[in-house]
Amino acid sequence: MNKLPGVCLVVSGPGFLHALGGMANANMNCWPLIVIGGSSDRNQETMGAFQEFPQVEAGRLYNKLTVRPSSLEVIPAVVEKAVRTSIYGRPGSCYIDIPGDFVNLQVNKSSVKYVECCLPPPISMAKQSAVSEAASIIAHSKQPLLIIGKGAAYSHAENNIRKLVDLCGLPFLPTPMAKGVVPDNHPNCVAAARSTALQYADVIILLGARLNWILHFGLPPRFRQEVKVIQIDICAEELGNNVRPAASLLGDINTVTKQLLEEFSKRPWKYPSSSQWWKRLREKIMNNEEKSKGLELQKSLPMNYYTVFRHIRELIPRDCILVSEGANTMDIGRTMLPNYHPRQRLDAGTFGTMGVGLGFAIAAAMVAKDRTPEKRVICIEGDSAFGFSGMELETICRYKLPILIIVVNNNGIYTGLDTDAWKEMLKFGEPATCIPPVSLLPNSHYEQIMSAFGGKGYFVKTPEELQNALKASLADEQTPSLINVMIDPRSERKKQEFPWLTRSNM
Ligand SMILES: Cc1ncc(C[n+]2csc(CCOP(=O)(O)OP(=O)(O)O)c2C)c(N)n1
Ligand SMILES: [Mg+2]
Repeated sequence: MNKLPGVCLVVSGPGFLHALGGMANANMNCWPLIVIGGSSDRNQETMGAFQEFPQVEAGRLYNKLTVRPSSLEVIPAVVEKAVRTSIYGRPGSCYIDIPGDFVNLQVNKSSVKYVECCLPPPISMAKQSAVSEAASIIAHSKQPLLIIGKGAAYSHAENNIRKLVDLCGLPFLPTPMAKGVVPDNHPNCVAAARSTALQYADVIILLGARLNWILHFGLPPRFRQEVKVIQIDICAEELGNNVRPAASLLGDINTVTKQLLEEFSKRPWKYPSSSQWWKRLREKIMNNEEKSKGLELQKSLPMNYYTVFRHIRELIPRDCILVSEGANTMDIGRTMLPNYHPRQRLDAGTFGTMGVGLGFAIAAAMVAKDRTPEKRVICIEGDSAFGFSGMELETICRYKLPILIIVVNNNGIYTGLDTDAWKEMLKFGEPATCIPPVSLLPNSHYEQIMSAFGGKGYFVKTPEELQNALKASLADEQTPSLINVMIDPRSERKKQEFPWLTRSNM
């Protein structure tokens, strides 16, 4: 499998500044990226050159490597180093700064130092003693839990992780972008009992997942004080972050999983499915699923989030690539829409960045077009999230990418106002001072932006309209479409067990 960075070219000053968000987003998510930025001529530095900005200094905070080649001759060596840095160890973003005057400079070809592209990333393995120790801790666990992170997806560890889950009978939980590494409908998936699984597990095996905010730092009250963490990561510095691990396994996730499998083939062990822990998890799963069912089946109009996602789930292909962003839209969508394949879910990620959705959808559709044209890209956006980069609809139409965008429109961020409440608010004065900043214009016709560029737009309010729009969009494999689904602006997530930690249940 080829691990290559994405490459992005930007203009100087504001172009570079706008790209910083993308660099930070890639870096936080541990994705390999090379950004090449133009910058003002070196002999105009400090003079107030066109779009002059301290780009190299600014790049440092957001990248694994930031570099300006000292001469034309060393550009190949610098590019090789940037590519290598972006894919070796924990992947990340690298920035190469090219001053404007380099563009017209000439050098003798013979003086250029050509460098071959780096070798593929070396595959690291954990120390055998750490593998045995981990296996022994797992075998003595009473309430084990395997957490699969997106590092596992990146390392293409799906086959070995699935074998480990089946061989050892372990309950598992994927982090948002690890959904599908083992399919969400695997009987050992305990995503629907997430809080219980985290809170009561006595041994947690972290496979390429960080104990950051998404996993509540691995700390009480969301975890047991005495939980034993077996941490498996490609990045040595990550080991021991926030919680001191009971065992640290440094290495490539796929390889270390294989090492664990070999260890368990020497000393077979399977966690009994008749255990109290499984009983408790299964009861919780049933309970939570019943609660969602109740909401999914509500018949009242406007629809709530759960009804909308139920119809989407019933009609979209199982192998589609799902892109998602928003607050409630993303959080509820994650629990309602199963993933059956690895690396087919992209969302706001570790950095929680709004505005990434359409760009991700375009990138995914370009890759799908070449490699898996049968896979559709479906991008599910909150109305606010859509607003961050909605104009990318033009790119989607220009490139003729048959992406289906669904805007779950509640007139705002988390919740919004309906037309009556909006009018009431306006009685108090100017919209800029009276309307809460988290409310957006009620009933905005986002689908018209899609039609403006030649794609198909649907404005839907009822389950039947939604079903028809979904069927028509999916049947058309040539044209981009946008379904703007109006939902109840007061619709919310079902009650959480930790209501004081609302944004943390990802
Ligand atoms: C770049 C950026 N700006 C602002 C935010 C803060 N933020 C988090 S979610 C969100 C939008 C949520 O609203 P919407 O997309 O409509 O989803 P909903 O909850 O209404 O379903 C915003 C603005 C962010 N995460 N990223
Ligand atoms: Mg919204």
